[in-house]
Amino acid sequence: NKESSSSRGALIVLEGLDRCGKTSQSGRLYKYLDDQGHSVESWRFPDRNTGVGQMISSYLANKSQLDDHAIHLLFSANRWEKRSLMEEKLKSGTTLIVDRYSYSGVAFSSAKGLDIEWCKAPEIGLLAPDLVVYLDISPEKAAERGGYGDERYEQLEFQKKVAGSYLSLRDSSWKVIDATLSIEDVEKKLREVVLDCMMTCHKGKPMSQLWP
Ligand code: 2DT
Repeated sequence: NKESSSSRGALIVLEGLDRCGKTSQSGRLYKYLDDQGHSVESWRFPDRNTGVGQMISSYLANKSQLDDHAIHLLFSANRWEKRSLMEEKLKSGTTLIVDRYSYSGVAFSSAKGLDIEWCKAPEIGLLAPDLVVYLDISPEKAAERGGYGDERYEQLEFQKKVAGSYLSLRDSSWKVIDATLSIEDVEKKLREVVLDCMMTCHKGKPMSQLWP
């Protein structure tokens, strides 16, 4: 049928500690792909524009308190409320560059001490990324970059725990890029893995769901 014969977009996820350069790299990647004429959008989680996103935003700004399990489920709900749109975009051929996804959800909540399997459960059935890129930087180096804001989680001790959680989530399919390289070198490596992934999706790699 028409849907399976036309090519789909790729779901590309960028993960990493705060200050690893994720947000600037996703912006640069977006611009590059867009300039090349690809159909591409730049997304991020949490998406603070939805009702759930506003609750998350207020929690992160320390303007509200929530039980660790409750906020975990809100982060997950925030992805669920975008799931159908995400699927629609991918099927219609748009590549999505997503700044944080379920891995942030699991890494940050399990860093607080929540059980990792419990953390993964609400993510089951969300779309699985075609590519996860981890921008690798030590918590100490990230902290040296400065610019931690006043949001919850933006502290060295906590980031160390998050780094540990990411390490246990990582699998061999992740592309790990040294985030301490120059902006241009990181960008170059990122483009390579992303273009390669877009090609496999274009050639008909099926979409799948978490957790594969
Ligand atoms: P930004 O600084 O990237 O806006 O992220 N977080 C994020 C979670 O705890 N769970 C999640 O599911 C997601 C997507 C990471 C805001 C903070 O929210 C954390 C940093």
